[in-house]
Amino acid sequence: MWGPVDIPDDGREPFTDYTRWRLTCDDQGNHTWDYLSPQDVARRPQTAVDKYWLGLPLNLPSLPPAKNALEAARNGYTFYKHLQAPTGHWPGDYDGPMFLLPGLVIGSYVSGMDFAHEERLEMIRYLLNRAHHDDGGWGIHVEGPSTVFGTALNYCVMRLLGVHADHPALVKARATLHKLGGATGIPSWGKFWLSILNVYDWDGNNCIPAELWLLPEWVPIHPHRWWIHTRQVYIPMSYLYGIRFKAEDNDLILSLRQELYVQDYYSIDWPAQRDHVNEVDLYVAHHPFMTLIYGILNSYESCVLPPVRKAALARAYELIVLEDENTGYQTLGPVNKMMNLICRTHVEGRDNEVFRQHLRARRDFMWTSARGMTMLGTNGSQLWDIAFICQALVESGLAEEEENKESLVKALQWLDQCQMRENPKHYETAYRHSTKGAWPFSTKQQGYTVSDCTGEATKAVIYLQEHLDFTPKLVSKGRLCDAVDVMLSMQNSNGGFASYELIRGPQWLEWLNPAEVFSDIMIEYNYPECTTSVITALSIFRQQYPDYRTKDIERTIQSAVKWVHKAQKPEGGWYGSWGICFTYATMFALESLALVGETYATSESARRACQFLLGKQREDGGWGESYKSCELLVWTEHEQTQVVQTSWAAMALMYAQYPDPDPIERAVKMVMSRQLPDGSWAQEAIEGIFNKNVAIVYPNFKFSFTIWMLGKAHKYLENLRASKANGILNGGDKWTGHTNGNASH
Ligand code: LAN
Repeated sequence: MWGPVDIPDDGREPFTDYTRWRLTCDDQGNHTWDYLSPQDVARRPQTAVDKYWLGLPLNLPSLPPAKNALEAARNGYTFYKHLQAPTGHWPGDYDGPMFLLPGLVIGSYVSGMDFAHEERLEMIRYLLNRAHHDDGGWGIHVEGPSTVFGTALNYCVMRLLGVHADHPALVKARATLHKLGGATGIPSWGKFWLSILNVYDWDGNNCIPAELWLLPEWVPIHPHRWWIHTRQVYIPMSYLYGIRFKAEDNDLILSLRQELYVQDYYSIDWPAQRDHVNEVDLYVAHHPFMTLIYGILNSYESCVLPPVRKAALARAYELIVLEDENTGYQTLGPVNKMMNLICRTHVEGRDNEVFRQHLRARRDFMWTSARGMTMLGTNGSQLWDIAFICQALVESGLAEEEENKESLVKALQWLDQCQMRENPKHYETAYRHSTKGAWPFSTKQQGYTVSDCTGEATKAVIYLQEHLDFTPKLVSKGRLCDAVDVMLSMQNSNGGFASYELIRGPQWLEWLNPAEVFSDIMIEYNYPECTTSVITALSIFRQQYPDYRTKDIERTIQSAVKWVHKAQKPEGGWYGSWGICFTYATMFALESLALVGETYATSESARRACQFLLGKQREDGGWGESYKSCELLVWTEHEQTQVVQTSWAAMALMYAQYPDPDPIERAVKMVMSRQLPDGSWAQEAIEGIFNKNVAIVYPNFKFSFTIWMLGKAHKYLENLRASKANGILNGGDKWTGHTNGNASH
């Protein structure tokens, strides 16, 4: 579909004119990158937001050097305010996983959905820049070693986008792929994408039965009980497997069949590849029970009854349509987005509204960065980022400064429009959790309730509306009560909170995890981050509105706190599933414990957590944890300390009201020492994680958490010094001081 392109050997210099890219944010925070015509360029000058994310110089003046933590926080916000979109939120990059761009490109290719020439060029450049320096391959995420999954899929992407097989980057990547044994050993999600592209035989895939949807709902393995991401991906996957969808042969595809393998494509024993996964890719081996089930399913596949398959596929397709319509075609995430797009185009063709809507929403996932264009982990992290910076500004006191007021009001307006006011259009029929009152991770249009996003947004709104005297009260008490209702509806029987829904399936469903590269994906789990965010939000809510569902809130908080105690590791920290790693979750945990009166002085659990963190502070005053902690489940040092993790750790100590100023002062110094003259911080290591094995960037964290920590530390250390001078040991500031009134102990 896309002709050959002539590409330089490396991607250091942009392949397009970077002064022509613009980021457009609509009122709801959906963002798209446009390549303007020369005439439009003059009419619409590049903003700081455009320039920052494109990696172009902002040429901002140096700020007066900060003499203390508050001044450093202020300088940080002076810079960060430039990155606020006119609509009020902070757009940002959200890449990291290396298996998303392949979905975008393969899905578009087989559906006949075009890219602009410039997009194509910059996607190629992105992959050149992300290839491993030593071996030229690609990993499962940007910081991981080369794998068959990353290398085979991104190799195909480069070829589809028009790069010649003899290009030095592809020669190198191919050599690495062959050294790894070729594409036969790609994990199951890779087998799927290659089969869609018709360069891997469908016989090389284990059965993906759509028939599961025909089971009665009470059956424990019914897919509506699975973790929502797994179920939403397996719906279109089972549909496409069921119809054995594949691209039509052409010269490129015939050639790829030879390039990807170390043996002749036509001599490969495909059924023997079903369970063949290269060991560099293998994170979770199939459970013996899964192997047994696959044996049965693969036999069933050879004698499947056509009417049953037909009914199953019709049901899967129906669910695909409901998902598209519920989410404004954004869908839950980038993987099912592209799979749904293939299904819909296959059934409904291209000259229609469905195709146009999918095309429109596809653009929200495509992000132009300094390295080129990539596919994001969601349609952005809008709500998540705005919720943190708003809390940071209020807690640091910067929100009350005249020059920041306008930006805060805009942020509140954004939060206001982002709250979901109704349940989804297709609610029970699509097995959805309620959304009325909730906030999503990205935009209202995407429209999925997330427990901790609702928690953080509730807290941000209360802070903005109730702790500042210049903000309008945009979100009514009734709407905050709706947020509380939805949070309360998400508590699991053992007190914890999961991500999007209640835990719906039994733990043993994990034995049926078919994806060898992700762990704990079959059902929802309780997460320390989600549980503690909800505790924190409910505690702050009830300080403001003590009369609403008082008993329910109290009961919920108490059982959630019990769960948090149980989840604490013997070493003292909490394992983080969405940020890296123990540092991240321990910060959330100590914040929530402080709000129920558990601090260093009063709680053994908080003391253990502080000791754990203190034991990890490094010579330079900072903390540095590698994404490997998430993978290995044990604390693993990063080679360098990180400003983001240092901020998390210092905030954790302050939440716990740790009485000795020294470690906090050292953390402050370290974070200040890394601040650049314009007030910003440079990007360091990757911050986020999912499914234990895939890292993902949160580039806005280096602003929100540094500013938050510095502002908070300034007051905290001042109070600590004053109390020490008065001989009283009371490290609380006005933000932790309010714990006592509502302590549940
Ligand atoms: C996210 C991003 C946000 C994250 C938090 C809000 C931080 C978390 O506390 C709850 C879970 C959630 C919402 C989350 C879940 C999994 C996501 C959607 C992601 C990590 C972003 C990308 C990832 C998604 C699964 C990527 C697609 C890959 C698949 C394996 C389907």
